Amino acid sequence: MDGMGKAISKFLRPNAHGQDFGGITVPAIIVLGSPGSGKSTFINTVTQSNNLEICHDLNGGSQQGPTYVWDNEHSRVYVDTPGIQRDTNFAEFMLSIRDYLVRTVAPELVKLMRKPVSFSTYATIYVHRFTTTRLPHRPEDYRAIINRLFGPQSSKRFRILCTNWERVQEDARLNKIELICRSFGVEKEKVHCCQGTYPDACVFIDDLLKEGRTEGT
Ligand SMILES: Nc1nc2c(ncn2[C@@H]2O[C@H](COP(=O)(O)OP(=O)(O)OP(=O)(O)O)[C@@H](O)[C@H]2O)c(=O)[nH]1
Ligand SMILES: [Mg+2]
Repeated sequence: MDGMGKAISKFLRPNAHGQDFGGITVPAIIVLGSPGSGKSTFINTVTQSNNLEICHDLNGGSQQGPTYVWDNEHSRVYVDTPGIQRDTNFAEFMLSIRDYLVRTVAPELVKLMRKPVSFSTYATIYVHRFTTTRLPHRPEDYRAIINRLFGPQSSKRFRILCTNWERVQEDARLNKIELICRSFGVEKEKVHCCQGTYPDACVFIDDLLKEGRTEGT
């Protein structure tokens, strides 16, 4: 294994207990979705900050590459990603996010914290604008790719966050949620209607990070 290969495997190895490590372990929450779906808005809400620029053009596409926000209060890192388009190669896209976590985010957190940093868990949120009928291509592949790149537990920590749902008539919502569940191969409990508030965002993230944990960990 070359130097970078070793570095990647070191950072990707989950270290939930921090034993024999002398540093801190932090969850990494990757926020995906179509351009303009509300990814940056959600991260600003949950981190109670205005760090990320909000795009008011309906087509979105404000971001060229990934960026991250460190949540100091909860010791979590959120990765905001460029919008996924129909022609995005999802496997390559997620590989670039993984590299970004290892090559950029981890070293910067080490500098900030002045101690070793390792990612304990990976979780993924797919932000879906409820008013659009457009679903990303082959969403059923998403979890398989996440599984391969970030480990089996990470593919369980996967949620769909629906934004703009308040603009869809109440009696049409259930059908839409069922369609989303079928497309992504997830149960209804994994789909959350975004309330746009900090308490709601916190409950959503706590629930997501609990996923896949066994008793006592
Ligand atoms: N009504 C409503 N508008 C929302 C919601 N979430 C985000 N928006 C609006 O949607 C627009 C796009 O939000 P962003 O957070 O910039 O979306 P994004 O996914 O980061 O966009 P890109 O980075 O350009 O891909 C903004 O005008 C937000 O104010 C929501 O839950 N409801
Ligand atoms: Mg954005």
